[in-house]
Amino acid sequence: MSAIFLKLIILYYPTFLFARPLYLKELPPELKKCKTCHLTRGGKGYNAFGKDFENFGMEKIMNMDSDGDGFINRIEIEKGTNPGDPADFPGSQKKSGSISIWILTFLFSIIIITVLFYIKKRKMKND
Ligand SMILES: [Ca+2]
Repeated sequence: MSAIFLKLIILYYPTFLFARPLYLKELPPELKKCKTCHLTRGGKGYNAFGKDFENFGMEKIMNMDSDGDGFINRIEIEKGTNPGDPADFPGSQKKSGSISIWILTFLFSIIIITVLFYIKKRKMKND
């Protein structure tokens, strides 16, 4: 009994260790995130693509349009848009990896703060 339990632990240990499902290797890097298949970042509930993926597997859903945005899953995966989000499709403004807008906002804020700092410093020097 304990030998079987030990084998099960050894067999499934990598999944627990990395806490990332092994099926993620089927997705391109830009779609290896929770919201590709789930409704939330925490991995709660499945979106339309996640449900199809779970029910039919990756190969069978490649020619389906899971989220109904007019683009089949294969095209969305190739273009890097979310096949489970109807607002994200090739040519849409919403990008799956839209972190760049946050980086630009952060850099712009740093520039503004630096300029204000030098203006204040210069003003104090003149007084
Ligand atoms: Ca989509």
